[in-house]
Amino acid sequence: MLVWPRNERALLSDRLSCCEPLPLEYLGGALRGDHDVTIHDLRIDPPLEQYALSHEPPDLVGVAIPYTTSAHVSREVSREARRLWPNVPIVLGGHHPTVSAEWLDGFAADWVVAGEGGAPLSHLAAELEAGRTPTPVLGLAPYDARTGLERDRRPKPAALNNLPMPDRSLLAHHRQDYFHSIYRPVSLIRFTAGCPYTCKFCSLWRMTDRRYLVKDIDRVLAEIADIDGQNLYVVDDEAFIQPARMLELADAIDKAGVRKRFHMYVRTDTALRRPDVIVRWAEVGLDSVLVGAESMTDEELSDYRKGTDPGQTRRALDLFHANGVKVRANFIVQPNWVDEDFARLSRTVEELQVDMPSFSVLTPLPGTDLYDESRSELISDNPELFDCYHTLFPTRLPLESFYHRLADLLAGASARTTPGVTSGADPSVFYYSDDSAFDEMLRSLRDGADWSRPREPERLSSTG
Ligand code: B12
Ligand code: SF4
Repeated sequence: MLVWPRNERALLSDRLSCCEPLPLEYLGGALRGDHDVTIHDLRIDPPLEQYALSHEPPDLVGVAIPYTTSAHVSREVSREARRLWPNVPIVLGGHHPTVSAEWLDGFAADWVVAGEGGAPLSHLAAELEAGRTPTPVLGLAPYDARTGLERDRRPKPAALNNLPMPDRSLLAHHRQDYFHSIYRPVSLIRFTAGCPYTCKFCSLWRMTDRRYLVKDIDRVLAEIADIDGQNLYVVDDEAFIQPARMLELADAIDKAGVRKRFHMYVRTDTALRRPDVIVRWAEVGLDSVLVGAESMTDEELSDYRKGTDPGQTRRALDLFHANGVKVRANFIVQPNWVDEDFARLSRTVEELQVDMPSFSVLTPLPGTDLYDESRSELISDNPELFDCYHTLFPTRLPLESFYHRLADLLAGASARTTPGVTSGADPSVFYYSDDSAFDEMLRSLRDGADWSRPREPERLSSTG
């Protein structure tokens, strides 16, 4: 049984975005044929206690820790699984344990997986089934000795083509429940992994040592064909790095008669370098892009090692809009901002006509250069704060004022009447389409100062 946690305190709540747990479908694909797999999505499925009343205990429980911010909720899930099924082995895995050994204390667990989980999990399941004590392999360590998972030993997704297809049948019964922003229902799909750029706040390039890994066109088409729905959220770190391949893929999609709506991540400079690729993708279904605009000042962009400039952001937005492609642009809010900085960003969003603006507080996510250089300056050890809506750095404004300005920024952006190409017929603005959930998010944001006082002081694991 593979369990995806539910985080009731998440600001980006399940009512604002709830996507299929693609990582678990990949694991299901790796185990397919050899083991019976159940994915239990606690955002939709009943609590484990209720499930246990009418089901036999599983032989192995896998608990996902998808984000640093889910460390606490995943820890509770592991403890609940141990309480219900005391003799069943438990394995942890996900993005958080892949990039960090911190905040992993106190789980009820026997094994930890870091990196691509298919191979280590298959090994673990086979050994347990054969009644042997599993030996640690690359990416798999006993929970009590998780120091074995240092960064250089974590398996990288070396060859995406060799990964088994995700087993989407495992969540067929929830297909209509998953949505993201204006895409409802939505399916997640991955064409590539990794990124050759080196943004200071990003962990993704470090996970593949800056290598860019691609799936063959045929494999991508096979994965698309496996999906019934119309809306595809492509979770590549940067989908358009190889323009010739992307043109080939667009042609193949066209030739195969595939008619889908794609939401994809792209850098502004990548798009501008080959506008023809964007034009072609708009023809075959590119509906919206997510661009990391981050800032409209050269100074901040250079601090982030983003490698783009504000002029590129403007020109790229024009390119997308000219081709009817909606833009979700993310901007970084700096903890040291004062009122004028927030006002400046509000004006920028208005002026650029960003269809779906989003804002992240500069967050030192584990596994980033920013984290490594600022670890000792952080104002809290609470993993919940690593959600890009809270500050871990000291603010120049009083904390309360900082969070109020941030909430005002979101509220103002969502209240705009003429956002980019979505104006008129389709006024939905990113994930703010559920008004009451959005209001709740704003209320929690205004309470942000409370969050920054650690609720559960805890020592960091010495293995970090
Ligand atoms: C899609 C996505 C989302 C989607 C939804 C994801 C979902 N399914 O619910 C949305 C938009 C909702 C989202 C939200 C957030 N996200 Co997000 N998201 C992603 C993204 C782009 C892709 C995730 C994915 O599907 N990857 C593909 C799969 C196949 O890869 P994988 O996770 O590596 O899985 C493998 C291994 O980890 C392992 N594994 C995974 N789980 C398990 C479990 C077990 C038991 C085992 C053994 C192994 C195992 O095996 C898997 C298969 O090989 C990633 C970036 C990335 N490249 O991963 C960011 C990412 C995960 N998100 C991130 C963040 C910060 C967030 C937010 C906290 C912030 C925000 N404001 O957006 C929120 C949290 C929301 C919440 N409610 O808690 C960060 C996490 C960093 C961190 N240290 O926490 C990432 C890495 C992006 C980044 N900027 O660095 N996200
Ligand atoms: S933020 Fe985007 S462009 Fe920068 S390193 Fe990460 S994936 Fe690459």
